Amino acid sequence: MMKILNLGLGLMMAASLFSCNNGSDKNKNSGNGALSSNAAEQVYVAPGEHDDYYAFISGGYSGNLLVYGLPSGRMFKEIPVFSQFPTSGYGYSEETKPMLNTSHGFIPWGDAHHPDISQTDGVIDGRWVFINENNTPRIARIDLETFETVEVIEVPNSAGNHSSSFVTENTEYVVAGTRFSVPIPQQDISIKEYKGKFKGTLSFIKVDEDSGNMEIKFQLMMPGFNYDLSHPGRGQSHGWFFFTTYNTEEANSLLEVNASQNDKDFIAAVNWKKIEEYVNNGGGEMMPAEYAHNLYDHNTHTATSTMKKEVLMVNPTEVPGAVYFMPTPKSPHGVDVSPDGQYIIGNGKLSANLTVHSFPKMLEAIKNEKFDGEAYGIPILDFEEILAGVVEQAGLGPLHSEFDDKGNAYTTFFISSEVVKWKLDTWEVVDRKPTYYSPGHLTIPGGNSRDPDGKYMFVMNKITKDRYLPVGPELEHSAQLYDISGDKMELISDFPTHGEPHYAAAIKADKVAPKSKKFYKLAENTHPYAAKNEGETKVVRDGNIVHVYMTTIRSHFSPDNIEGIKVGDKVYFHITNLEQDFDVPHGFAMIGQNNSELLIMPGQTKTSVWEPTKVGVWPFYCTDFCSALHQEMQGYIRVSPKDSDIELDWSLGDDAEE
Ligand code: K7E
Ligand code: CUA
Repeated sequence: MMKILNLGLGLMMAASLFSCNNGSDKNKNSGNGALSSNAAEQVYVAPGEHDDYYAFISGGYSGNLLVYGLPSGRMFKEIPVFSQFPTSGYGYSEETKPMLNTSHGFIPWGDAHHPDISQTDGVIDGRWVFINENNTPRIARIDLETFETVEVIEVPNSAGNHSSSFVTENTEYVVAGTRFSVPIPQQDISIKEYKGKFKGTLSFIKVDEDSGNMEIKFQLMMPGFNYDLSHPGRGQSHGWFFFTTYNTEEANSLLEVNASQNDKDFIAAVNWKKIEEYVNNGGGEMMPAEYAHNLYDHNTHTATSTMKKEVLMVNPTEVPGAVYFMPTPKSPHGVDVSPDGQYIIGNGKLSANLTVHSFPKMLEAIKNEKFDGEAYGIPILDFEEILAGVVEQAGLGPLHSEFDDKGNAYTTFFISSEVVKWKLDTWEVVDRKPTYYSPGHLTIPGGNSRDPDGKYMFVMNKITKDRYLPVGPELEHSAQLYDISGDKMELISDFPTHGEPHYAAAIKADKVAPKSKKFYKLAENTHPYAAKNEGETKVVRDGNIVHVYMTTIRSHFSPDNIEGIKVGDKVYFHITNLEQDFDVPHGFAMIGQNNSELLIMPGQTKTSVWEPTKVGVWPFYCTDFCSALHQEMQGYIRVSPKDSDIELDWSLGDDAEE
């Protein structure tokens, strides 16, 4: 069994986590340095000019992903991912409801954490962004041609999908890891049986090279620790993946004390190439599991949800040489891998020091069997043997590190509210700057790749307080942008983010902007209820189900007068936007509709349901100001009593009775 070293520091350090250094006068940036005209020039993007970088910032408990520009800090789009979004009808329209389907049913909300951009040869390639949902474990893929969510896969045998969704250097895999260990398979047992009975899984999800489609290749059944964060090996360490753990104590209550007992927890080093080979040769066991796989198709403009029934489970002790534990002080949160793949940094959140492990030393220690016991059959590597160095007294409460292109690392310190720059190889601190306040993640474009870009770094903070004009008790979080091109970091701007921005991924704009889609081609629209011209519009009744095949074009709906609808009907509006031009959406809103509006992009078909409950003549209209005659873009529906014999009738442009 694993060894327990209790230095009794846990309680003290845990308590100080709650008393952050924020809002104090010494940290207050009162508008001199950072607001100098020099800094203003650095972030100024003139009207009509474009930013140099896209930043994809997690929306945290909004469940979404936000697109910002750097250096301006302007927000361009909120991409709905795990949450219903009335702005566009995502998760409300019939086509997108399946995106939010899970084995627990329809879940209208999610808690998004870590976006990561796909890579080729260790360099971010701008094809897709992956992002994890923590609460009901899922991973989504966003297509960077359309900036829309196109796939969501649920992760079974998992709870709190936090150590996700980072990719390997050729996007072979995107990973997930369970933060809360649970009985696997789930069963009705006492919570007190946690120790030994609860397990954590690490999931390796294969990404198809061409389509990007995800499929769970295998899960590793790990001890019942909390798996917090992860990062891939790269370059020399490609083929490995590193996951931090906390609660190696396996406590099931009052974790703030009980999970802070061990002096060291672990970073699990997983040789996924070895396990891949093992499963390709028939290793592992299929076990029953229920999880949803949701895919959106850009031709049918429709998502489908498939319920999967089994998953391949691997017991790590049956694959010798595949998994090792690296002892790491103190309840590490982030684990970050240097651009060359040599160093693995453990951000021990209850520690003042940063621990850096050496990948070559790790391989040596494995070869020479320099072990210090084992945990559940998994060898624990000797701490001293694998240690590359320690960044001494860097700050308080390290959470996450990123890297530049000049051999420096940057670490956020939650408790001391600062970002600290230090040198790889010498481990010396070379600069520190306050950040406002209590930072979580930080981002450097390409920061999780072989090729980081050393111009900008931004820090995403947990506490906003006095940074902006007050807006009542609920504040957006704040982010600060630093110029890191010189020896010292220079704070150049401050911008609010939306939701809670756990991590962001950023990329040079020219890798993404040129292939951004302008509209959907009507000729490629294979939606079964599309009307591709006004001649195809119609209203069809089947019992109490009514299908309205409707079109929009500046500035009318076809049809715009419908009669013969009855109370108790279920009316499906299938609306095709006939426009074939950039940036001409039309909207659709129906009075009393117990749903959301729709925003329909050119060439797209979207459907919403209306169940009229009241007799009368009811209007609908376009919600998006699409032309000078937008206010004229409206229509009426006559709703008759259930037993009425008014015939179904629809028209456009026939005025009144002759
Ligand atoms: Cu540190 Cu979810 Cu990556 Cu938030 S996590 S900070
Ligand atoms: Cu169409 Cu306004």
